[in-house]
Amino acid sequence: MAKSKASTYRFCAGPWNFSEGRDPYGPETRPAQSFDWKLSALKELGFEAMMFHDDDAVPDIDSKNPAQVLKEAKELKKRLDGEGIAAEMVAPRLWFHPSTVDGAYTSNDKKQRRYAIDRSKQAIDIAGVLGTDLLVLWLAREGSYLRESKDARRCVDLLVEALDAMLAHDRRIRLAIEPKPNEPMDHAYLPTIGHALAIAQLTDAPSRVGCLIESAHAILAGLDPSDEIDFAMAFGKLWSLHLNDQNGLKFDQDKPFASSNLRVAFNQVRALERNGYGRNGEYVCFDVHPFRTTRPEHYLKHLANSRDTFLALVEKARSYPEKEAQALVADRNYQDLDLLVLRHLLGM
Ligand code: GLO
Ligand code: MG
Repeated sequence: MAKSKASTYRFCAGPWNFSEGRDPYGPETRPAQSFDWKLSALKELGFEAMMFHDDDAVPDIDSKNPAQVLKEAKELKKRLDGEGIAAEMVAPRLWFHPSTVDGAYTSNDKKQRRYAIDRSKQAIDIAGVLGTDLLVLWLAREGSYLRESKDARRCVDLLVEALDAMLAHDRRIRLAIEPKPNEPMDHAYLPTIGHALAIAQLTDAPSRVGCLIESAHAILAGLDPSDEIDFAMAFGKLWSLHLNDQNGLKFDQDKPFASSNLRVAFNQVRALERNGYGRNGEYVCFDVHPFRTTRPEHYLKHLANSRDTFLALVEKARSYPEKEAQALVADRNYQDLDLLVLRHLLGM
């Protein structure tokens, strides 16, 4: 029975998750793969959906006119339908273009802010064509390196203005804010799920503004991702998920799920289970990258391994000795509760 329940989770990844190993200190270590290759890789893995940046869906998006963009999005939709892969979400990539050097929605330059909003509206149109009502906002450059360079109070208003413009552009769209406390910025304006859900309340349509939790981002904020999951799900606002792992407070590592901390991963799975994540069609996405050392013939391992570990932890969550644990909780014997968890994870 546990097995058939476990199979109710549906998995997803993005084309950027087949990365080539480049880091700030060295070049690619694997050949770039084509979009078609990535699509069939997802199928081979048994994943059911793909997530898209707007320019993953329509490459070189800024050089194309709106009609061309929609035409290419329609062609993509046909290919996805042909493969039986859904588009989970679309995310405007607002951190590459020269117009977003000083931030996108919170740029000090009005013209650049307009670019960011227009591009987001176009991403919403692409989402419509691809058959998803989810726009993900990783607010990469909304923050500052230098506190005095921006008015953080005004930036809250600018963010609300941008969210409102997106919500008004299409009454069906839902916005999932993906908080990350730092990198590339020194500090981001919406660093945690609490911030994301709070700003939702300032918009014209709070019920259409929710969030996406990435394990590594919560860890970078010094938080436990499982508490973030419980918090978001108490509001019914966890609309997507980027599971991965992170070893402490350093650059965003995007390691395979559970790679660094099995217990933290176990608790994320328990939180998803107790809240019924996936029941409304949400996907489990892995925002993971191959290690730089990964050979081309092992290109899919980081995704396959993350999925397999996730499913193993689902079994662990379901076979957790709840009664025994509750008795220890009632006795305030957290000392032995700790051991119970460790022994359970060790299979003892
Ligand atoms: C980077 C983010 C990034 C987003 C993606 C979707 O730290 O995790 O990978 O998830 O761009 O918006
Ligand atoms: Mg992510």
